[in-house]
Amino acid sequence: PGAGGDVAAEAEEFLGLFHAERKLPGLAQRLEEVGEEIALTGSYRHTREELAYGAKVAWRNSVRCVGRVRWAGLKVRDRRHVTSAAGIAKELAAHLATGDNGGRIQSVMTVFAPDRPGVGPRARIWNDQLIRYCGHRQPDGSVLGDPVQVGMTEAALRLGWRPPPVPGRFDPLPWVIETATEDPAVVEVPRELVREVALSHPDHPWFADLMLRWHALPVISNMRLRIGGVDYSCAPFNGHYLSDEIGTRNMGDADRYDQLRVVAAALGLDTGREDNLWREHAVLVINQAVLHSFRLAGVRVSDPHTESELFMKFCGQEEKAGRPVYGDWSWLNGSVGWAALHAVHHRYYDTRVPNPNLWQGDRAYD
Ligand code: NRG
Repeated sequence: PGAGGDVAAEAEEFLGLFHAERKLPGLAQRLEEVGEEIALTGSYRHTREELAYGAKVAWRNSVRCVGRVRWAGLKVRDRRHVTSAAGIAKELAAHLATGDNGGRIQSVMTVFAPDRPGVGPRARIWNDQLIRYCGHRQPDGSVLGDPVQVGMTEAALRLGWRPPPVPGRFDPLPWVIETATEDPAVVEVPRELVREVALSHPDHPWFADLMLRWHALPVISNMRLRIGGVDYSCAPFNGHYLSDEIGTRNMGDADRYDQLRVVAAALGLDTGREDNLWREHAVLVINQAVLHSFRLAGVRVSDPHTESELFMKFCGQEEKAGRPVYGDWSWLNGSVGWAALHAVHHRYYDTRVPNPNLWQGDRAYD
């Protein structure tokens, strides 16, 4: 979905929206210009302002994101002129530094060259995020690290990457950057740019002994940005974490770090039954640890209460502007913080997915 549409029609719709929402003159002239360019080349070039605005609206339209009240504050780095793997790697490093911002994480998107119409991406990043942990397959079939990254880890190994001499549970994966004119390049992530937070719990000293940690910055790097009929397959972006993402999913899921039973046992709960709700107890404690540890480290993170209130503010803004609130109910509602989430829970969302938007890219490996 979202690909291969009618470029001219999508361009017209987007430029109309851009001029209307920004109250800009000159729409007729711009449409004529773009029409000619599309007739000649099959696509057209966005101005810097169109690109920045389109990227922001793509966020505003992201049906799975609960943090969209911040959409207008997205910092867009226009790097369309950077096309080599080495140049892209340098810009990815700069993106990490800008997004990290000393722990006061800011929302940033770096946009590289658009795809060639009818041909495909000029560049793409194989990793799903710029910072992720390896999944090392062990001889006995188990996984050391993040099981969801086994495929990516093995892809990097096939390209000649050397894993750390002593593999661990939290080894950052290297980047794999592929361009239309170069073989996939494996690039080590500059270690000093990977901010991490060691997890501890305010009431349970033993929690720190579990030696759990997570990276501060979620930078999605495999989604395709589509604006006005133009695809940007290489456009990594980040916001900041919601505690649930780390505490519930990354730490708790059975096919991820699978820590519920470990934490419940440390809490002295009987994990041999279900009627004591040990899983819920454990997941709550891990979420508290995430919020506590990030706060202690001075790293920006959201809790579900604050976030659902802000999301309600976003809904209000959208309705006031005469726009539907697009949303995917199952993604907007987390699993912790239900005492506050009733506002997000007790309403429906427009299930259409308009462009500009961000679409899941194809997996590059295996
Ligand atoms: N759940 C994933 C990240 C998905 C995107 N989340 C964000 N995006 N907060 C994880 O790594 O746990 N963002 O752009 O901030």
